[in-house]
Amino acid sequence: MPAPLTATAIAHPNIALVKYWGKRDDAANLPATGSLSVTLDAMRTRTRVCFEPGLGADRVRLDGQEDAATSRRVSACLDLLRRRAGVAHGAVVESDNDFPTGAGLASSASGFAALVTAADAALGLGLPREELAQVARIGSGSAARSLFGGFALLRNQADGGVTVGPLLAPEAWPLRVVIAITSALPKEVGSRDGMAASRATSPYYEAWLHSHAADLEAGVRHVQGRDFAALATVAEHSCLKMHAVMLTTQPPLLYWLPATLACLQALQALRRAGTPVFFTIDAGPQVKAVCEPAAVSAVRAALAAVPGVTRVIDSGLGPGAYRANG
Ligand code: 2P0
Repeated sequence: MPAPLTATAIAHPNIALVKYWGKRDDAANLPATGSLSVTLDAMRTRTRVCFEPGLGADRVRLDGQEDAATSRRVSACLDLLRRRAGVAHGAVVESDNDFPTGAGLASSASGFAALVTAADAALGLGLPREELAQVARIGSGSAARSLFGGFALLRNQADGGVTVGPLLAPEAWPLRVVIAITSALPKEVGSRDGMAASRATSPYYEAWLHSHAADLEAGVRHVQGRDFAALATVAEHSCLKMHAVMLTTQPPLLYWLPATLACLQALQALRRAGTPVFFTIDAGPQVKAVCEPAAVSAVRAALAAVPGVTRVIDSGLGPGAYRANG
């Protein structure tokens, strides 16, 4: 029986606690550093892929819109899977996010994880998650981590490649992530261009790379040991070092808004008062507060009270990408 040529998948975005910023190989999209993340359950990308005989080129619609740059990245991932399957058909790809796209909420991570999961199923390949992660990574480095639920780890290897896999299941340490939205507008400089500019111009880029491996190993240790306070220190330091590199890039990558800083100060005040919470910020103005479950209502209230915060999303840790009906 021929393999079905249509499938749908769902994937959730992930937030890095030890960050990835910079590449060692642009063409292969290989990261200069590893990273450690949590996959979130409160937001999702849903993607349907249909390989059609006779269709020469892929047709890609993201939230109903076509975009040439996104389409090229999608086709690069699909080409790898088509080659594996011995199929030449173009694909119709329809993807939608239930959260703002391109605004520092990791829509490319969930997007490419859902894409490769749906395409793998449509082509009947049945590749293991670890292999799908290597394909998703071509589309977006952070997408490799969204193949996995809970805590995921991407590590550079001595042979020049990377390994990506699960570090800890979501139920093993069910932390919460409270996200303060300060703007739903797409960012002006995307991560890919921003990383290239940082490598070329920031005087702190080498220091960032040098100090990263120790952060990653400490992050792994603290997740395995469920040591919240120690993880908080490493995660905030990694985040602020990444933003120091961004700020010292030319032209500067200033992703923060006044409300972003106000959220950090609100979270620092909460922590001084004894609430277990720490912050992280990606390539955008949103603040993600990681906390223990008992702290969620206090963290929510503190962030919602910050002027300029338009919405607060409370998330648990989610599953890796999976096939869905449709
Ligand atoms: C991360 N970010 O570790 C970091 C923190 C944003 C800030 O990975 O060029 O969309 O497609 O590999 O994965 C966002 O960058 O970049 C990202 P590409 P990606 O989550």
